[in-house]
Amino acid sequence: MKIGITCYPVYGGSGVVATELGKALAARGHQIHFIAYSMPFRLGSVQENIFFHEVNVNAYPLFEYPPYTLNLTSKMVDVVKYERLDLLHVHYAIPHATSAVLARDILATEGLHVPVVTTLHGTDITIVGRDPSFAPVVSYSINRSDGVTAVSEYLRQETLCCCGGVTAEIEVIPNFIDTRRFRRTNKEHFKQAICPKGEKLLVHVSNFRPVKRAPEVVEVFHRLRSENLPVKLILVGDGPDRVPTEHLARQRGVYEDIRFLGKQEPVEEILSIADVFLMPSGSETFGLAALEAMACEVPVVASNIGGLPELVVDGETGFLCPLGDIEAFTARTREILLDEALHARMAKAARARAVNTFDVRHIVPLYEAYYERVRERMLSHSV
Ligand code: GMT
Repeated sequence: MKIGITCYPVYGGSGVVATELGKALAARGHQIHFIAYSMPFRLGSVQENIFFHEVNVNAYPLFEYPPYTLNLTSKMVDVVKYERLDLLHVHYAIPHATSAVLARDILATEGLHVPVVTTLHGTDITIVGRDPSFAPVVSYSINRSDGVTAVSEYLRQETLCCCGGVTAEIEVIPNFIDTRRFRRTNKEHFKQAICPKGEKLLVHVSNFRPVKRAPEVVEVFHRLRSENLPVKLILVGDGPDRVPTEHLARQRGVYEDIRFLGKQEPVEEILSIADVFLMPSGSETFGLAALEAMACEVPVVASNIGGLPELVVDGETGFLCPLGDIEAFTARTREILLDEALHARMAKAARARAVNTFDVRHIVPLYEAYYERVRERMLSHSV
């Protein structure tokens, strides 16, 4: 199939999922055309079967707010027409689904029928979808898509219950990772450098937006250190809460035992030396970073919210704690760190869950089958 993929290329998990999906589809023989304002950062080196079409935004003086959505629409029309695409798959409702629906309708006037699949990821529903200044466009774009998927059952339900006016059928296709890439490898020299006295290591990876509640990771760490537990902490990523989190670490007197590494690739090397992964997020429709940790045999201690219970099996692959309950996070982390048998059991179960349920080889065929269904439905309607 020839598939156009649009996503936010620079920030966030939705762009990562879209890019990895495109790469996996290309490896399975499809031709993939990324249509975005810049090259998706996870795309890596040049690959056969993968093309990139940059959307340029016109700086016409009258446009105080250049209409990116329309530039994207025109680019979609062009790429579908000249590359003869079979389907457009857009990630994140706004504005990608809106542009794709409009492009499809323009193309239909020329007798070209290309279905639109929209994948909902998170804040496109939980924040943007609820904002009255976007809500009607979000629900219209979802309802007018030919196929809609959500990355968790939680997100499907949220869309249907709280995104006013959405009546579309939504298919749940969970996120995935390549467990051949995300696996625990021997990084003893690195562990030795970070934990020279054999300390245990906690890891948190996020974009440090307030929703990730990164300061709570420091609070948990501070409590464990106050009990004289030999433990260190690595924080990976960057964003608005990084400075407040560093400040808190200094205030609590634990800064010396923490490494703030900033943005890092490849994260699997850091996860390979971790003992526990902390995710105290206030909202998470899936929690891709937790899945990456699980694939690297790291038990996850996470908030019991959103889509996280669909990923982390409480008591088996880690623990789920009430949102904001620092005591519970501390107690559960301590439990895993102090009980070697429990740690080993959870590490093994976490890896098994990642491999058996969320590996790219299981999930990408679900998208392929879904594309076929959507295309057949459209073809049967257009004859
Ligand atoms: O909502 C965001 O934080 C951004 C969004 C994205 O588009 O990057 O992240 C969401 O999508 C990820 C990939 O599907 C999920 O793993 C994240 O859980 C989800 N984030 C939230 O729901 C906060």
